[in-house]
Amino acid sequence: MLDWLPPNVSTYGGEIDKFFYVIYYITAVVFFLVAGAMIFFLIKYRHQEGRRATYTHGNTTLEIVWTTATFVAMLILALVSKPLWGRIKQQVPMTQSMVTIQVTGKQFNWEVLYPGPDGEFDTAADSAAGTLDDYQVDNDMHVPVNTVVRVILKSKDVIHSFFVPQLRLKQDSVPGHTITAWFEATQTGTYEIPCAELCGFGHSGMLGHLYVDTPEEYEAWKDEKWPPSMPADSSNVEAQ
Ligand SMILES: [Cu+2]
Repeated sequence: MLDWLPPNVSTYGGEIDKFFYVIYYITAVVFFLVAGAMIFFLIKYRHQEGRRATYTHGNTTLEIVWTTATFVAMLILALVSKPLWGRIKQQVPMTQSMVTIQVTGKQFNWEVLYPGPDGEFDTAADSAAGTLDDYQVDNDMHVPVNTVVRVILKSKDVIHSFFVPQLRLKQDSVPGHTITAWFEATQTGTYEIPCAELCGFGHSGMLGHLYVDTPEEYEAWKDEKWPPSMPADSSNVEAQ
């Protein structure tokens, strides 16, 4: 097996790679058949003195065979990959320790929003002062390792695409839509989050970083960056 894909650090990445290689080898075989036939005919029917060109109007049997073979190959690939596709794109695993992060594409940054200590977006930590306990930062995404991460994808302007090659995750963010993606990283490290959809003149510089932390590192980062959590009744006390 070829070994030029970036290392996989995602729970479902191995299965995606398997499909990738199946499709890769099918296309490779077809490529060599087509290129080989082309070279063969180029040589066989090269210019020769005294030989006249003949005309052909096609071969119906041959056309039916290669159309049917392509159709069957596509159908089998679609049916075989459907359960995996459904698991990745339609069923977010629900776990107690799940982390939810909202990522909004905008020209030309990833706006990363964490719900803060209460786990809810757009909620006030201190309703009297009207402050939110959400934490927002551009291009830096911290997640704990071996934890399901739900990414709520939005866009402020045009279509962007959230891409982490090592996670085998690529999902468009579309203005007016809220799309949920998910992943579970199996190795700590820093991974790039390029935008994979041409979104304007700054597209090539649109780059975030995903930091997959140990649970301890993740908690330490939260303690350092997130706004402090308020006791539930503190807003009432301060309002009086
Ligand atoms: Cu872009």
